[in-house]
Amino acid sequence: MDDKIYVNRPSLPPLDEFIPYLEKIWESKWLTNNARYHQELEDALEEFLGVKHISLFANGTLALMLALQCQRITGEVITTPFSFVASTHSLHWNGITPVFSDIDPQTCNLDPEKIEAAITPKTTAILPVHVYGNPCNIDRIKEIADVYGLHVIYDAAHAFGVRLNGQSILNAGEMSILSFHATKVFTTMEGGAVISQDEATKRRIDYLKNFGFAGETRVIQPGINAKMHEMQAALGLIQLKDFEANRQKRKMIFDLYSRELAEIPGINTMPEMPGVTHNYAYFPIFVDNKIFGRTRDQLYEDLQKNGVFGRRYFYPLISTFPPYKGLKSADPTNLPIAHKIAEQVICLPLYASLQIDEAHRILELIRN
Ligand code: T4K
Repeated sequence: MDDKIYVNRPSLPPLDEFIPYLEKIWESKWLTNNARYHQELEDALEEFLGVKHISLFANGTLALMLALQCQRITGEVITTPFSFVASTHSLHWNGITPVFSDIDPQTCNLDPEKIEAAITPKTTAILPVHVYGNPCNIDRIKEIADVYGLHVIYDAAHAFGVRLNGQSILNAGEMSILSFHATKVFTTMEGGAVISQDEATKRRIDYLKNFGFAGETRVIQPGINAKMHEMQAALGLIQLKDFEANRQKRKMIFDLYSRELAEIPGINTMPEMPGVTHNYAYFPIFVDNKIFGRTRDQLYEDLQKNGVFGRRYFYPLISTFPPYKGLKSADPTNLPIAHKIAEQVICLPLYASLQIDEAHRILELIRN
């Protein structure tokens, strides 16, 4: 048996619940291309998430790449170095130059007050990320985008089910993308989605993920195959039923960590943001080694020696990887906060089936 504790684990429904869906797929012989479960999942997610137009995808990376294609974004795009590489790769694949801008130490999201300084005549858009599901400063980003005439596309890969003052944050910007990867709080094994704000945009996204076909004989853009298939969609439909119960289970662990870690000098945590209904997807801690007495990497390795596999999301910064480190905006002097946070962070295990005694064991390892 695998007794390691990982940073996250999918919350899978009992296999029995999946079998009837598989039987229906086999009977119908419709395996993909906008078939029954695909349509049902789009409807169910629109209602559950509080969004008008969702398009399902094979994964979140393709969703990001095609959202940028759909809006014909070119030139330079301002983005954060503190994210998963896919955020910036999606720009690179579109021939767009990423321009890194520093983050806010409170939220780990793009600092809106630094964005204006990064705008040049070539800038066409902003690609912010709701890191750990914490909403970006949506209003301020909109204000800047409106003044400069920029597109805004949110990488909301971590933000499934997050609300701000009762409203879905997925309606911010022109488009938002989600990831339904196995490591996410809502999963279809691999999967993702684009949220569009109007029907015409959704239609265009749907063409693009199906090779650019707009009807049987008409191709409007060099699209790609980015479709979600029926087994993924079926898993999504079953998963959705348990989302709220699983959110509560994660919240219990989140609250326990927050309470107990507040007592440990040198371990800083992120306070819950006011007005936010969180999804409790991640629990980052920030190790201040001068106070804590051990470095972040010592703690990370000590946890691993004891079978606890946290992750340093997001270290190293995207801006330090070979495809990007030569960019002027990747210079560490431009990104001091992001560099500091990346050197301090560890995400602790957090998932619905994590047991309270396992969480206590993790806390004990940090204390000692
Ligand atoms: N934008 C952002 C901000 C993102 O975070 C991501 C993905 C994307 C875009 C792109 O979306 P996708 O194209 O992936 O849909 C993972 C995921 O692969 C990635 O989806 C995710 N972000 C990123 C934050 O984490 P790794 O390399 O850290 O995953 P891995 O395989 O080491 O898994 C982490 C832990 O999860 C394992 O130690 C155990 C557990 N696990 C993992 C898998 C795959 C399971 O229990 N079962 C599993 O099947 O990247």
